[in-house]
Amino acid sequence: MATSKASELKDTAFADQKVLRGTGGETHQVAGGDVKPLTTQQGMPVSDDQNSLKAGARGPTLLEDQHFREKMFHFDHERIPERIVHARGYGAHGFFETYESLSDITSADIFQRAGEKTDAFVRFSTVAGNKGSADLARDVRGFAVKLYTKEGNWDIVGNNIPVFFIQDAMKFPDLIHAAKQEPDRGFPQAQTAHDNFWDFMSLMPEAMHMVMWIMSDRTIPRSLRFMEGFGVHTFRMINAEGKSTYVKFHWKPKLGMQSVVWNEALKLNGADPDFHRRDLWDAIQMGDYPEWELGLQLFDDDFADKFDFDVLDATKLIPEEDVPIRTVGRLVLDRCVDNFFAETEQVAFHTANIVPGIDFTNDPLLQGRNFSYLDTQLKRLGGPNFSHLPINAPRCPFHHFQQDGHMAFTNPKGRANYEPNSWGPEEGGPREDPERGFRSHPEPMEGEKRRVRAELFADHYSQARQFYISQTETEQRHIADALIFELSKVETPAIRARVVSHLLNIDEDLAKKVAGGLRLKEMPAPADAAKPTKTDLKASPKLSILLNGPDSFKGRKVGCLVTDGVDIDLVKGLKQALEAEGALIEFVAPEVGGVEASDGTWIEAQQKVNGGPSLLYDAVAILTSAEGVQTLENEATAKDFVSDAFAHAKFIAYNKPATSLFDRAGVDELDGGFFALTSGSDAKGFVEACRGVRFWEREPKAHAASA
Ligand code: HDD
Repeated sequence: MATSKASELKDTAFADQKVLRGTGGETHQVAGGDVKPLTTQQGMPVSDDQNSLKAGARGPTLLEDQHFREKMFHFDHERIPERIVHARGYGAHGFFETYESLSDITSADIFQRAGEKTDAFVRFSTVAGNKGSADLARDVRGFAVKLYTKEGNWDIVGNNIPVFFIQDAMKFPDLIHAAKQEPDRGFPQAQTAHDNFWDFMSLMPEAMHMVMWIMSDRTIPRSLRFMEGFGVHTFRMINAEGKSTYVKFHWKPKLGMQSVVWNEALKLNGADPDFHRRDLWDAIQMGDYPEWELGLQLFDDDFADKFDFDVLDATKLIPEEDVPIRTVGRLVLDRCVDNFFAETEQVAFHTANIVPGIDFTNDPLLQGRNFSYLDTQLKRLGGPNFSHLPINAPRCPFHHFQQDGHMAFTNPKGRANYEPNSWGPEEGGPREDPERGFRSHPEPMEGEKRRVRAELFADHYSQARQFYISQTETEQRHIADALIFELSKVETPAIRARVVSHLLNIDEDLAKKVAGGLRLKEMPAPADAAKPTKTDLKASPKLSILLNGPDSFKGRKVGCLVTDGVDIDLVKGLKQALEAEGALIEFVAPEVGGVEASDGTWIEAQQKVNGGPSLLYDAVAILTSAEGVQTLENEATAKDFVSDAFAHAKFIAYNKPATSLFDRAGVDELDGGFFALTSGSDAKGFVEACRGVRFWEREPKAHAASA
């Protein structure tokens, strides 16, 4: 029975601005400052946000509770459809700065003056996984850049890989269906290691070049800051005289490239599913602003005609050794978003957002994309006015006659909403600008209306081979391992064999390694090839990550496992050497509160050992004491800290007491990747070695079951 004792019905009068109300109706003083009154969306002040309106303290909730209904209604509608691809992403603001004027090549306003800064927003993403998937999925990374130029928004909607799976947009829905979770079972999430994906790949020879890239460490970057970006397609730059130059866009990370190893990626997805977004957030918050340089590959029609492939084919790249890159500016990310949903989630990129001086080519993938992006935003953002959202709105003046629709909140004033009109210059609204307005390059066209592929698109293996032979031995081993891993998850033996039949057209040795790693009973015949593989293409060292790694350890992080009694000089020496390099140190301890060093100094920890595995770091140090090491020896996660760092070929600094932990962790050979620290000054040598990022010689010994 409902009670209505006066004592149970607490006072719900509107709270004072400096007072908060607890769940029982009690009030709390808020420390310092004015507190804004809580209101409904309509601005009505709210007296009680803890309890719904009831008929008696134990009675039913009343429909009349307008505050509850408004709050719940809004919550129920908080989600919008996630992107069909690139659902998981992370964005940041920054600027693009030109190094020189490119007025001889393009009339694009952004490239007219050296030193010009333009606001930018960048969103990085994974392609296949849902919004809540883990950052270290083996996947292509999206690299979408919005440049708020003075003549409109220019989006370069690229990836961290310079080629694509398919040549014609017609196949995009098939590609994505095959890559995402299988439709009957709803898994696997965020991974290509399943039958549907490899079935499709094995039936699409044009994907083989991209297959080499996605099986390389490009798809498991260590940080979004350490990866390249590419516009992929061939675009045009048009100068004031109307002359067209072909262009390919490249973003080169200032800190060099770096990836993790696959076993590390698998474990990182559990240890920190937000590894990449946390890294970007932390770097920007610390003022260590990520930076890329914009490089252009520029060439004309005559040059394009000399290639053995079509520059309109997005499955091909132009080696930098053939057309060197001209570095024309830098992109700096210096501000995190204020609100993830408003900015990162609602940002809408579109390949067709270009500006005067830039133009498309007839790449059939690009042409299809130019339809898809606008279309998808309509569904995702709920109406045609998403360009009114601050993140999408141009930062230059804009005037047009488009009006109304859902949620239009920048609305023109006045009478004229059509053109031509006779209302005069003041009231008649905007007019075309034949001088500065965008003009398409008047490329001559002729041809029969047909569903065809151009003849020059037919070579599917030569550049796949070129990519493979451009890799270091370590990287080639990783490609073979990745293929074996992925195909081991494929349940249908015929699909495994069909993939190997393509590898035979790329590199026989690779095919043999993969066939051996899968224990195929017999080697399949090479896949039918429309064009034979060219075996005379030269290696392109620029395609390797390891040959284009960092030249310092800047921006990297060392995890230092410490215990009570640690020699403070070693800790200080290591910290100083890392800071001098522009690198970071994080302390990992048995308890997060920290440890007491030999001289009584308190060292605060950033991680407790069971939540701070060595996976989180580029290199590690184990600095302990004769007593302290006993705690570590009996802690499984401390042993994992060592054995994982060892297996992932990391550089390891240590002091003498740590060696008993190494024994317990099964690490019996202290190879050239280990650095004994006996005094603070020893740390310098360790940090210098870390510039090499990993001690790769160790890797084959630590992974006997790999290819
Ligand atoms: Fe796409 C999103 C990059 C081919 C259709 N794409 C999307 C994003 C990136 C790319 C980075 C995420 C943008 C963001 O952060 O919001 N896409 C590429 C690249 C491609 C490519 C580099 C090949 C060179 N895409 C491609 C094709 C089609 C699409 C061929 C369809 C014909 N892409 C879309 C889309 C998405 C998208 C469905 C989903 C969400 C969105 O657009 O805004 O329209």
